[in-house]
Amino acid sequence: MDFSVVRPGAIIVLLAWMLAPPAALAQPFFRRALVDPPSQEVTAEFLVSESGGLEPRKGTAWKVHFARGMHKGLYITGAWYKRNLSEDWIRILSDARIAELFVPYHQSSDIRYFDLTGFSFPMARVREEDAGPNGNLMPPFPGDPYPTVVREFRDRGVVWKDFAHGVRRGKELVIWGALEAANYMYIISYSFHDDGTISFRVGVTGQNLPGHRKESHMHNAHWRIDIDLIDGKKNSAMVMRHVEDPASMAAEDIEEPFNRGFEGGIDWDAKEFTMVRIETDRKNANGKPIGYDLMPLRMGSARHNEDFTQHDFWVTRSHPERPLEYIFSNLANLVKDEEEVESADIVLWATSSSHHEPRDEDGKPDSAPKFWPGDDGWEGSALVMWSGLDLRPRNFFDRTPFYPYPPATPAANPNRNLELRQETAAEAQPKD
Ligand SMILES: [Cu+2]
Repeated sequence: MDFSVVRPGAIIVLLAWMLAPPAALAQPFFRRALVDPPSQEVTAEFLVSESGGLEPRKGTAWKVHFARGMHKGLYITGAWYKRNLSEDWIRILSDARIAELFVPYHQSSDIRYFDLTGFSFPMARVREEDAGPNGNLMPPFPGDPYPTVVREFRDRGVVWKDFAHGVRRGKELVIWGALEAANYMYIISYSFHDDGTISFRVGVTGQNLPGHRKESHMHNAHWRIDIDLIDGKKNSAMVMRHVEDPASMAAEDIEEPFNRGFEGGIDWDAKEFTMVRIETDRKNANGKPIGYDLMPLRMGSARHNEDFTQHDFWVTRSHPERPLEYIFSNLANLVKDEEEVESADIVLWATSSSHHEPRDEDGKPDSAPKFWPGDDGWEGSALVMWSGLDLRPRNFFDRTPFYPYPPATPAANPNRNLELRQETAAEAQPKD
């Protein structure tokens, strides 16, 4: 971010650059800059049997492809889910990533960092202590000298509890890595829950900006999620609004096409509990359309001078072949032609913001050795602050997942919960 920052490690790196033969440096440099390594795959199964009972379904599973890339950080290149281990994979995501990390400072209007696209920051090295007791390090990507991604299999607390069947604790498969943005660190995390939910999170930590240690700023994560739900060419963007007039005793929930059915941006309304809903043309066993809700997690809604910050959620048509398709700051141009976003291949864009008002817990000056005139000898690390969103299934299952229902009676259709599979088996196969 600020290249006047010179840490002891940076001096060593700089000396290595100056002293090493050019050919030895050119290869890793160009490999990193021009070609992103291929994706890796992880899978996880979540068994129903831990709840007890005689539930005929065995459990759920995730299969996830992830990669790291220049100006992309850690990103998802495909995600498939099984509602039941005996069913085929169902495609959920074709690509999901942070498209930009935009960091405007409050007083210094000239400090407006585009930390993802404006710099060529690498992924940070991860070690055993990053992985913790429930995690392990994924192998380094080809060309990388060290591992950069942690996989964890975590307990995620209570998922249901009732008087009849006790309690069920949930699990999640988490894939995370950190973008080393000079003095700052962005922890990029994707979590795939046993119930089909996906959590997208970015955590901001590291050292406050030299020269501006105490200046407030915003860390905006601008997410781009190319959802391909079952048949990705037939997904519709909807909006759910909760409308309640305190003068009356009634309320209603309104579902309507996103932006009248066309590309564009909308705002999150705290009183309306705004959700963006993605619906498919497929129905569950109860005849309800299968979908996902984009559930924002927020401390506030960042609005800055830049036009791409004027809305909280955007939906566009997917055009992966267009070179500027992945650039969040290009959103206003992407929506100009107002293509339809009903029964189409659509992309969700959402912003999650961490408002960083520095505090003494971030660190202290006059602690580390000082290397140049004006060096404040800063030591410490701002405690991580998270922002993000969840994608949560809606009517994907036909009843509570992981609930120990009694087995179906002979009169009931034993294949009730397999209807989706029979409809979509051909299209649910992984394509890459
Ligand atoms: Cu900060």
